[in-house]
Order: sequence, then C-alpha cells, then structure tokens
Amino acid sequence: MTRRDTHWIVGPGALGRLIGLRLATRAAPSPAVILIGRRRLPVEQSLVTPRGETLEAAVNTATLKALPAIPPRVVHLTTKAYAAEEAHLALAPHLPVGTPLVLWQNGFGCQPRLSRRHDGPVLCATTTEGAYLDDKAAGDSGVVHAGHGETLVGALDGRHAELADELAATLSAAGLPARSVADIRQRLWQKLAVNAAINPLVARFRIRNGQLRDRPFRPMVETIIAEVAAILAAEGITPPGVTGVEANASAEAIEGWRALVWRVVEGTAGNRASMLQDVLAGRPTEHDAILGPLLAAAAAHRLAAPHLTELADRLRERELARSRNPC
Ligand code: KPL
Repeated sequence: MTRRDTHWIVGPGALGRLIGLRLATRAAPSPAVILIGRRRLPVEQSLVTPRGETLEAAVNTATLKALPAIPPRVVHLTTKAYAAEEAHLALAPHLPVGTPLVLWQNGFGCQPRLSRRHDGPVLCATTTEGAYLDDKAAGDSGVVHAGHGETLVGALDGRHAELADELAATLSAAGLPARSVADIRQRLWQKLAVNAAINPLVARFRIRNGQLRDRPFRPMVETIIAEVAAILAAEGITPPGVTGVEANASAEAIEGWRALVWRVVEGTAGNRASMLQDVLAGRPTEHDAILGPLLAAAAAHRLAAPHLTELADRLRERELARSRNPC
C-alpha cells in the first residue's frame, strides 16, 4: 500500500463505513482504505447493498491515538458535525503538509472553519446516500447501504476543481455516484434547509418523517419553511432550480423551498431522521450545525425566527440535561 491510493476514513459511523467499504470493494484498482475511529473496529467488514447482496472486505483499521504509519492520499472526515473539529485537531499534526481533506458533515458549522484552518486543500461533500449500521445483523462489522443517492463535492472557495473531479470519479467508480460542483456552499445550505425543516420537529415529537404531512405537524413545517426561506433569501441562497438574486425574495423561491422539503418528506416518509435516532439513542444531536448557522444569519440580518429559536432552545436544554445526567 502506498500513499498514492490510500484513503483514511476518520469517523467510521454509517456514512464513513459506506464510503470505506464501497471504495474497498470497488473493482480493481481499488484504493486502500483505513477506517480510523476512537476505538479499533474489526478488520473484516461487510456491506449490504440496496439489492440485498452482501459484499465482504478486509480493511485496515486504526485509532485516533494510534494513527497508521502510511500517510494518506486523502482524508475523509466523516464524524458527526459536533465532533469534526476535535477529530481534526487530533489528526492535523500527523498529516503531511498539503494532504487533501474532505468534510462530509451536515449543516454549515465546521466547514468554513476547517477550510480556513486545514493546511491543504479542503473539499466539502453533501450526500443523499442512505446508510445505517445494523448491529443486530452484523455486530460491529457491517453497514447497510439502504438506498442510492447522489454526492456533490467542491471547495467553499471554488478552488481545487481538479481534485474534486478526481474524487467524484473515484466515488462514482465505487458505486457512489458523485459530481464535482462549483457552488457547494449553496448545496450545503440547501441540505441544511431541509434538515432544519424536518429534523428538529421529528426529534421533538418522536415521529417518522412521513407523519409531518399530517396535522398537527404540517402547519409547523410550513412555519419553519417560511422562517428558513426569509433567512436564506437574506443570505443569497436560492432553492434548487431557482436562480438569480431577485428570485430570492420571490414567491417562486418560497415555493421552491416548500417543494424541496415536501419532496424529501415524501421520499423518506418511513425514515427515522438522524436527529430522532440521536435522541432515541441518548446521543448529542447536530442541532448546533443545523440551526446554529440559520440563527446566526437571522441575527446578522435582524430577522425574527421565533420558531427556529424555540426548537434550538429545546434541543440545547436537552443537551444540558444529558451532560448533567449522562446515562
Ligand atoms: O438527512 C436527513 C436526516 O435524517 O438527517 C433527512 C433528509 C431528514 C432524511 O431523514
């Protein structure tokens, strides 16, 4: 194994393992993959494809405290948003200068900060691939690739297009269709808008995404969409398919956000959203990365966002209660 083709995957949750195992089981030449977590994972890992096939792979594993000797060609940071900067801090001193970093986090919190701090090219990725860890089926050694999606990659400052093209080609060849884009900031905010309209509500009421279509939840979603649309208009973020600065404040833009959110609710009706899964498992949630940037933008533009504020307050209180009474 050489540096040339080695991908370090830091944060081997469902997404990290999906990327790692897709790369490792890709037709030759498959890149070498090292899964790096807080604890060492079993070497033998399996991936259940959306068609139900099981792909097996032996991957190298390591921990943040005992990093591999082989330097990476690229590092994928796939931790939850709230853990990304701490993981980067542990990792950065051990990376050769100029090592490319790919950030796979939800929201828009750590991406600008790490893009400034990292000593090398930084790409951001956003994906609609569906994956979960199935501990019952595979213990600690498997991930289920639940549904195909699309991955978009790019740098916040629009640089490193060649690297983004190369990464998109590598991911696509591994069965994760990917495209390099010049407007990843827009794309990250678009996903954040969807997450903000769905995740805090389903986590608060402990419901599946599809239940948002019914009363009493539907009007709550509409209220959140209206607040999010106003904030994003002020930030110059347009919904997919709607372009132009003037379009931002228009009825067309609000309809664009509504269409996007309800399309995702429909498409993921049976899902328990990631924030609900975190709440049910007693884990921290990504509320800071999702609601934090929206509330900061609302404050900067002097816009009221009472419903988003209330949802953020509740999630923050839950976090405080969790840290006082860890189970
Ligand atoms: O991305 C998601 C999540 O669960 O975090 C959505 C789109 C809300 C699907 O469940």
